[in-house]
Amino acid sequence: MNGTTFSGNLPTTELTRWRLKTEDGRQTWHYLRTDEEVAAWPQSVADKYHLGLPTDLPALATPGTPLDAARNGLSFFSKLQLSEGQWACEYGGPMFLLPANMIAYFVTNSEIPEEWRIEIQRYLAARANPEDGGWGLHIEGESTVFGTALNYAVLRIVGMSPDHPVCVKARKTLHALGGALQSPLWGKVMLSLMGCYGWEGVNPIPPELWLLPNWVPFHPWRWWVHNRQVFLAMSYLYSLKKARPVDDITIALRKELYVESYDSIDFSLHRNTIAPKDIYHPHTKVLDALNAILAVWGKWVCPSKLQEIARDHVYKLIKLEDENSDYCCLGPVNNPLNFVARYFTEGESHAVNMHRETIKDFLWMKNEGMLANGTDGVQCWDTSFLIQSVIECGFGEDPQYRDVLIKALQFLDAQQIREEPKEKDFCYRQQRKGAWPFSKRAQGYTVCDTTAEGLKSVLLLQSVPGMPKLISDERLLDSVEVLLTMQNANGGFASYELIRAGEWLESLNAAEVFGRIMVEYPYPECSTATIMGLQQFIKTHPNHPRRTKIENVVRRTVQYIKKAQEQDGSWYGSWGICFTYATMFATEALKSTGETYENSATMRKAVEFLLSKQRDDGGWGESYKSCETGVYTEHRETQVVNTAWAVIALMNAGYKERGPIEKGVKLIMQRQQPNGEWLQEGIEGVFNKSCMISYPNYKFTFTIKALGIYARIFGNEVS
Ligand code: LAN
Repeated sequence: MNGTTFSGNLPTTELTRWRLKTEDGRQTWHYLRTDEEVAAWPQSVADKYHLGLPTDLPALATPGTPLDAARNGLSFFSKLQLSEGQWACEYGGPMFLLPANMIAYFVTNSEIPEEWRIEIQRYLAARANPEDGGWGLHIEGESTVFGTALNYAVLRIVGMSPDHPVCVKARKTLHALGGALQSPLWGKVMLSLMGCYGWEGVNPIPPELWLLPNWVPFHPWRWWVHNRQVFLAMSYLYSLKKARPVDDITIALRKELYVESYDSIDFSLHRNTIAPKDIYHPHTKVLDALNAILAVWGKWVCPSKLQEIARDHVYKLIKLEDENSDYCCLGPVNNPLNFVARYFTEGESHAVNMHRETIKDFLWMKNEGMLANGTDGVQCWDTSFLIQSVIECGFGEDPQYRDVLIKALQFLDAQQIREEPKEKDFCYRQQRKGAWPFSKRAQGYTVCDTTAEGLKSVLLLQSVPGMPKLISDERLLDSVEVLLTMQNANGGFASYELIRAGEWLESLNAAEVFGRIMVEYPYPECSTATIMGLQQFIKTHPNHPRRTKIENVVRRTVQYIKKAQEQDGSWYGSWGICFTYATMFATEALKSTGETYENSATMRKAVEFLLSKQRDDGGWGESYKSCETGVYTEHRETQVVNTAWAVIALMNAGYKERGPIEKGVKLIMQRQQPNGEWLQEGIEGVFNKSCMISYPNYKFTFTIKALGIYARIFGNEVS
């Protein structure tokens, strides 16, 4: 193939032929095969940067002040803005997403382009754990059966020989872990779809649950939306029990993935066989008992007519999820599962083709090869943060940033969700008209903090003199109304929806590898963002009739946040690593209602906590282990992103001692490169306690924000 060369013992494509395209927020990577195409579509700085190619951006004048450093950072980061006004980045980390997507391509007989095959092999080879050649739940995790069995299968699907050293090493580790029989539930399902595991060895995922009346306290409509949508598609597939027809490759995989001979395995005995290394959330006795009952129910009791009715009902919900998200779906697991569900039911169809396309929205190309992102991009989220950072620096009116900001505003204008989902109540959706999604409008899901950060950013920008007013008050109010529907009884805000059931449902958590996946929880991060958005609205619309309501909401939220403080003065972060992340948010919420180091014990405790974790070099560095264990754990190295969060938190708290804050700011400045960029350090984000995910743009947005706030509070100088 054009441009293919060899690097080490694996082929590689020519990185200079890759381009990131953006169309109405949809981001996809393209490989240009001919020289004419290459000439007609030059590689942008952003393309080069994301591919790890030299950007040749010049060294800038050495910054003497924090704001000089912020300007240098912006000079670099603004070159990464895409033509539609947003920022993109690798959003990898989880190691089960490429398998979910590639197995779907495989099962649906979709052609996997040659350039993907090459680059996926490279990525998985680069990301195999150096000691044992396996893969874990996420890129920094130890090898597990889930990670190793599935990624091994991907390598074989995309054409790697079983004799290749990468496969040999991974297989050895997989076998040492007990082989694919030890896979957790999601692994068992994916392997079953491929024809490499027996459906009878999968714990029950009954679609009949969807027929229960809505008042039933464990009805799936009450589950956290990610778990619910994955369960939806899985329950349909489980009920069909279909698999890809067996052929040479699956016969080979049946041999390679197992320690035992495949034909000798009685899968029905292995529903609960899971490698200890894989388990984060062990089964409860209740779950085991329920599984035993449901297994009998599914096999002997449930009338086939009822199964059919349940399947039809679930299929209707699957179709609505597809249509309400333009076939992107909520995320990178339910999209491929819906894809397979539709393929098994309809064969080749419009829907199947649409899924074949939208899988591309999740794929990302980088110097190490091709991976799957955690979402179809970070468009709205990171764009909002960039806007806020520029404003914090006081650069809103600076002509130098005008174009960048106008384009960012245009992006948020285009990506605001403008209508409710089709059959909203039937498919149990939260109100969304006026919301900003995490990624792009088509995906169509509100998250309270993505909406709030979008709202706040638009309000800030549209208040800058001379900035166009693209988003009307009516549309801003729509987003306020969405947020107002999302406060929970305890005052906190969750992620996508209201909390619909209690934590006790976690006793039915069957995913084994994740914690806190069954229901929504209130989060200090999401709660803070929400009230900051709402308060910004009141600042710009002081006489609005919603004022009293908003003030009440804010008061109750702050009470919740205070209650959520840990003994040591920190807050546990569920979406960023970890205590430094949430403490930055929580202190911002408290500050917004007038609490300071001087007048609030809560703030003083927060400051004590932060200061106790500052390192000798002036920075902070938190390991992802904090998220897993709930105990602050030091990273090997000081992290520029944790440092920015901690410094912002101290300034939120109104801590007046310049010393420690200045030391943090100086570390941020020292780590900046001559061209204005910061280099990638440890992974920044997390979900479900156990799975890490990268937020590479945080090293720009939060550092710049920290520099800006510092200059405003302490003056634009460091000693
Ligand atoms: C995200 C990414 C963004 C994140 C924030 C907005 C930062 C957060 O404050 C609220 C929750 C949210 C929207 C979030 C939820 C879970 C996601 C979608 C992810 C961490 C990105 C990937 C993850 C998703 C669940 C991955 C697929 C895995 C499953 C268990 C289905």
